[in-house]
Amino acid sequence: MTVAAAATTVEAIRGGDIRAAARLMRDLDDRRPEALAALKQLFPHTGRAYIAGITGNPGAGKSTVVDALIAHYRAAGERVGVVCVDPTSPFSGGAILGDRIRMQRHALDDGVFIRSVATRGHLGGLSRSTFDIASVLDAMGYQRVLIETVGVGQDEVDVMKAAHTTVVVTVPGLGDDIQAIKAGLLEVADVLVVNKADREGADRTERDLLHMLELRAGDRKDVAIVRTIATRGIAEGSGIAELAAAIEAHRARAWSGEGAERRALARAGAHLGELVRALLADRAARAVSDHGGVEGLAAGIVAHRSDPWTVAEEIANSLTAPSPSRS
Ligand SMILES: Nc1nc2c(ncn2[C@@H]2O[C@H](COP(=O)(O)OP(=O)(O)OP(=O)(O)O)[C@@H](O)[C@H]2O)c(=O)[nH]1
Ligand SMILES: [Mg+2]
Repeated sequence: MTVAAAATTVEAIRGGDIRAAARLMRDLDDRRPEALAALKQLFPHTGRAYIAGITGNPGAGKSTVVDALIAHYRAAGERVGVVCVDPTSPFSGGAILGDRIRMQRHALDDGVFIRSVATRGHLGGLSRSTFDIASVLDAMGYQRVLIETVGVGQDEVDVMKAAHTTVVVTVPGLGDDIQAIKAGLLEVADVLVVNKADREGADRTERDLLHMLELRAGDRKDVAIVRTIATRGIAEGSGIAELAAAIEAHRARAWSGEGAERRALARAGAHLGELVRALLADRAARAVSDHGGVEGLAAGIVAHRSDPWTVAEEIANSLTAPSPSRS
């Protein structure tokens, strides 16, 4: 795609062409270089969406919470984009289908756009494509972007760096095993949700969470804890309005004034780091194959014809930008 073709794509997307947007997202998944040209041109039109990340243990009710939040924002007249990160974990293999079915009632609403990302095996790819897709949704004019991911691995936790507010969903009954909420997850939480509050043990879970927060120093103290019964949607007492209010409170606290600049820098820095790592990983893979492939190189090392440090250095020193003919 030439610059002109990218401009056409950008124009279509900004004009609300859903199919052009879906095509661009697919091309981004396939890492087509021309898709990047379109992203670059979309960039000036981004920066308006408020992105909330929803993470937590498998089965905690993240999709149900997202579904209820969509209903809440739609009722307020806001347009909502959703990115569901396909979990690579063995815990919830069927999640994508579940998410689709759960959120299907919004499928016919043209104020809602739901996109699943599956980036199995891409080095740092999960977090990069989440940023990219969120950017496209932002440029499309969705004021709200919700990212759902299972908080099982570092990769999934990193995805939350794309979010302005991170919501960690927990459930009652973790009891003494509250450690099951990965320490890393609690670390990134701006809002904690005790979902399935219709079940026994919500009091205890809330107490345990409060206790864990108190053990933490500094600004983690003002993390809000909200109880929800997400299966009740936006009905009175579901807690979803309170969750939305907690997200707004965090937004007001964190994204205005001095702190906002620091956060914006951290967020842009995380994104840039991802991009650089991903580009270098691509080039490294190409350089390894140009040097005879990993098996051939390993054979030389096993036979002691060469040492691994020298080989690694030679490959790293040979990294170059791809020639135009190869992209
Ligand atoms: N009792 C009760 N069940 C709930 C509540 N919220 C969600 N569930 C149920 O919990 C199950 C899992 O919900 P999901 O929304 O798919 O959970 P998830 O965290 O997105 O799951 P994965 O994406 O697979 O990790 C479903 O059967 C939901 O109906 C709730 O507030 N109360
Ligand atoms: Mg889910």
